[in-house]
Amino acid sequence: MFNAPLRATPHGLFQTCLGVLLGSLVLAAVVTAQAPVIGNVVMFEDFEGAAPGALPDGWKVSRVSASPDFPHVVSAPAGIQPRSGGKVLMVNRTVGENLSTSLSYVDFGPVEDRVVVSFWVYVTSHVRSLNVSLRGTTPDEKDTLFRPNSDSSLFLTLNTSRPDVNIRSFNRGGGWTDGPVLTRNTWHKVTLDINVRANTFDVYLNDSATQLKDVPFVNATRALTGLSFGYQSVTGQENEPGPVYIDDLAISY
Ligand SMILES: [Ca+2]
Repeated sequence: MFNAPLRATPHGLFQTCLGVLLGSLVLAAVVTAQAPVIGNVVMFEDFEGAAPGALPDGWKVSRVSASPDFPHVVSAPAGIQPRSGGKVLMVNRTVGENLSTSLSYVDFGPVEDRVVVSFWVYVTSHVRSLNVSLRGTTPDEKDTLFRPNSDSSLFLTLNTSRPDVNIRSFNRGGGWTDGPVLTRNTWHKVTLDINVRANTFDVYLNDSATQLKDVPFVNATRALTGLSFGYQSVTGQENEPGPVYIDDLAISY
């Protein structure tokens, strides 16, 4: 059977170029949907070096409430396999005490351009529990604060709507934007790709893009300088018991 030789007709070239272009676009879409990797990892914390009940070297506690609690390192309880070693950061609250705990934080930077923060999170409850906030320096050189909601540069929380656990970001001016749903009793990787110059950030879950994209900072920020974790119940409610565990925090820029 005779096969006509392949010829580079204009139509064929067009189809070939179109195919390459579409392939590139698909590839680009796949690539951009993955959690970004930038610069150098300037901090990696596996929580293995701290004694139970304490915090890693360089970490501090910001006393933001009358709560006796603050996130600290523990040996992972039975049934929870840490992402690394045998220890994790536990974020939890004593029932009957203040609804918000103090915050455990670490400084980095200052970063004025772009920073990627990733950590692994394990949730055991479906009511608000973990909050994540970043602080920095405002354009008029004042500090934003590690504090839930309106005082931080950006703020995320887990939970709120039963029966799901989801990531929510607090909006500039108030209100919330819902993010992806988490599964309880399993590890998830959360990545924040933060564009400091634009004062926006994207959230990735398990290395996939989510609906939390180009989310504005709560407060105008010139440079980011620190990251905190804390625990917060739904306002006016007692949460069901259920700590959150954090492992393998990485900061790169
Ligand atoms: Ca660990």
